[in-house]
Amino acid sequence: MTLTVKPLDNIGVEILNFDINQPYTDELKEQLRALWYEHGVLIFRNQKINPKNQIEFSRIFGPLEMHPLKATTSAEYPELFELENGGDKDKHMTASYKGETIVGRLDWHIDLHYTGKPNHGAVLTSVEVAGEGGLTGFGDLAKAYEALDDETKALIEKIEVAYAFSMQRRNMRYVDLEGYEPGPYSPKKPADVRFPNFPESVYPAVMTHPISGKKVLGIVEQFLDRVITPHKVGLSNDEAIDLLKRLVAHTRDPQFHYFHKWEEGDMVLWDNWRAMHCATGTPPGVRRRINRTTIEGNHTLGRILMDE
Ligand SMILES: O=C(O)CCC(=O)C(=O)O
Ligand SMILES: [Fe+2]
Repeated sequence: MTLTVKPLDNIGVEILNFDINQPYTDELKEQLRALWYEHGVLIFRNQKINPKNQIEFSRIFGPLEMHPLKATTSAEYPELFELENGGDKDKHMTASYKGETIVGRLDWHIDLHYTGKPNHGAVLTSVEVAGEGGLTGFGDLAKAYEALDDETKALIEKIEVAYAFSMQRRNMRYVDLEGYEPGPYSPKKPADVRFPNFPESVYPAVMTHPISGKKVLGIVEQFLDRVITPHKVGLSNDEAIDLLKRLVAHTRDPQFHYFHKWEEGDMVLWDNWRAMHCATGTPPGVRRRINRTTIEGNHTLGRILMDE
């Protein structure tokens, strides 16, 4: 099997000549890992996927992780995490955006950002394709870093930013709250979804990818809270807030984004140490199911802020 690649818009590639049911040689595994580091997002189409071969494929990229949100893991395959819209859990994921009711919308984020140790990556496969909506967006934070001017690059090299986990979107400082209203069943505190009260986590504003060594912009809108000790780099609090607003606006520039519109047989792998992602959500009642496996993060990219 010789893999060939077809570039997607702005981040990632589609892999051609791949069959998930072929045996994997060491050479093929090595090639897949190299493509993952090089491109950040890999898309595979027309695959005959089941939980077993998804798990086997995912293990090529490292040991798998069980997600803290146990309620949604599959009973038969503990490595598999089932995402579902159009079922019982909808009401907890429903909110209103500029007058439109949407289920399961997620802002740009990095998975497990709030733990200081984001997972390395994840694989999503389509089980049931949404009749409407349900796209997954990916944004290249390595490309976003590269596109900054030299002055900004030099400034942010010296700063660290804090992320504060929150269940209530309206308490997040840098997401777009215009026209946002939580739903009547939106969770109010971490315990409502059996999460602990995560302490704040802190990241360098410029992260270095542990494997590829690429510089990655460490700014993502979800949970972003503040610059740590801005006066140490000569910034007032107001200047630090303006800087974060400007950087978040930069990450929202479509030139860094690819939105995946799901079809049957699709599989998507991304590097969570480089790409942020988001979900557009679905209109109420629309069914959508995705199976997810998670590749463990064995590097600590951030630190936890406990007693400082
Ligand atoms: O449902 C999606 O499209 C992506 C959900 C997500 O953020 C994730 O699986 O980490
Ligand atoms: Fe996610």
